Amino acid sequence: MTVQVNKTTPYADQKPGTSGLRKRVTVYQQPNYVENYIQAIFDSLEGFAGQTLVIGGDGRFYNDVAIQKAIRIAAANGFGKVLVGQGGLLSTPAASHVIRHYKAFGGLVLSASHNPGGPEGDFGIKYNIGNGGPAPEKITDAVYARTKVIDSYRTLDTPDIDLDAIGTQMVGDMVVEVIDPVKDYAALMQTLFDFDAIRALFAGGFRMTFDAMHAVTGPYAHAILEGMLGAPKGTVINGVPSPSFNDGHPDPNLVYCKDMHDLLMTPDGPDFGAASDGDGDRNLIIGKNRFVTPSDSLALLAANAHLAPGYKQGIAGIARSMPTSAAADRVAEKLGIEMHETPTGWKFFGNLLDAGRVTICGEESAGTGSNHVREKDGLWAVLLWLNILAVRKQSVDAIVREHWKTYGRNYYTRHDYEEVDASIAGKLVEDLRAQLPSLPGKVLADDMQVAYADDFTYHDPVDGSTSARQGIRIGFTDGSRIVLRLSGTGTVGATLRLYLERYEAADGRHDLDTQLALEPLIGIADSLAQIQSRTGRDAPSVIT
Ligand code: VG1
Ligand code: CO
Repeated sequence: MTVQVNKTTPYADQKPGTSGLRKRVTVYQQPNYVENYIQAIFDSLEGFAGQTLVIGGDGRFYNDVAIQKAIRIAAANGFGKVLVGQGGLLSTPAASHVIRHYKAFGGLVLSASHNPGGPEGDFGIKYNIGNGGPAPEKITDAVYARTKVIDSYRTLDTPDIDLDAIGTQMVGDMVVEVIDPVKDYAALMQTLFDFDAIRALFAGGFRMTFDAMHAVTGPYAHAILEGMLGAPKGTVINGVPSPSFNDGHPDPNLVYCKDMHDLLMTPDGPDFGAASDGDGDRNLIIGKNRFVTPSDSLALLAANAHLAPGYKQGIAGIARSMPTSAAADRVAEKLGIEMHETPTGWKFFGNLLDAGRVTICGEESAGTGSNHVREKDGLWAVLLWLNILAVRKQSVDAIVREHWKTYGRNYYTRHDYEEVDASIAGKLVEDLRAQLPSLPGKVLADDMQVAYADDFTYHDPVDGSTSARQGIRIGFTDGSRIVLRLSGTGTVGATLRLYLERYEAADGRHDLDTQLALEPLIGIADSLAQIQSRTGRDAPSVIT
């Protein structure tokens, strides 16, 4: 079969963000947009001839089109085999596992995660390396550099493969194997958790609702929760993936899962509610009368992980992204294990996990995971919670309260200002950065004294690399913190993220309303950064 070398011209906007290249579908539909980006990825890699590439996505609109293109380009570039999920589906954590399990060279994960889908929605492509994790900055920088000069891509003139037929097909000289997207992942979960104990929990009448948000987790949740663990049929709702997520917004937070939240707050509601996002790597956890913030969930999972068989030896360390609350730090301190603070995005956890320095990682944006894969993993977090609930035989609320009593409570919220004019947002950050050197020592409103103020720079302790300008941090002497950064996953304008945190000690007051508890900090942040006057908004677009 003759390889076609087709001429192309570069696009200037193919710079990968926090998690791959995310753009409007209409941007991806431009001539050669997908081809350029995938060829640029392959041009930035070495040594893949004859090797295996994993391909899968969250099933959103354009997933199938991009997969057919990717398969031809992979064949024309000399990959020996492609493993692709049936129907083009693989949740992000499942893709990570498949890469690791089959010792693939790497993988293409097609997703824009929690962003809306459909012809007017978003699409995304991310490259993961052989450890199953997102490519580190060294590679994403090289890919971007390549996209700016690319002048040709390689492909084959072959018919589409049948993505629904499990088994092998050929594309040129390359084998394409369509695999069950759920099987290997479900088997992995069985090695980590006490399925008998969780089965007994459900058999005892424990009631749960899981919202798959019409996204990729549906088949996984149906198979594992209702199939293997015996949760009653109907436990999983919105469990059939749809290319437009049923015109919804597959972001598992209190805005888009408000109905579930309200149900959990009623006396007759279920004991436990959970949800995951478009590509299955995020999780939302709500107990009866208790929403668990992702930052608290990370701390709680780390403190209780030893109750699950996969972690009974204990955990080596914890890592959290910088904006995530310091609740987990207190657990690490008590356990006497390593604690790491990394920039936003899962790619920064890979080295620490590979080196065995941390076992559990998490982000305030509803992402938690462990060394079982190299991505965050929504269903994993839900299963670990279920395992803990099955062993401790207490409610989520009681477990959370006990945790605060032991470690203190980190009140935490994030305020997002979405689709802000990019130049206004950029200037706002720049001006705040300029104020940083003058802040330490200053006493601001409510007698809050600044302990430090900087723009976070990460020094990777494993490979020595440095990542600067990862977000502005203003820390106070009482352990409170204001963090401000620009999102790297949005596709329109700029999204400003303001993260606020205040610590109340173990014997402190743990029953305040979160927004009220953080009011002084919200005021200080606005007076320093002038967010509302500069953006012209009188409230955030989303509060989580
Ligand atoms: C956001 C979150 C970050 C997460 C990233 C990818 O990034 O804040 O914590 O790792 O999304 O998650 P940003 O740059 O927009 O703040 V996912 O589930 O969208 O792949
Ligand atoms: Co996601």
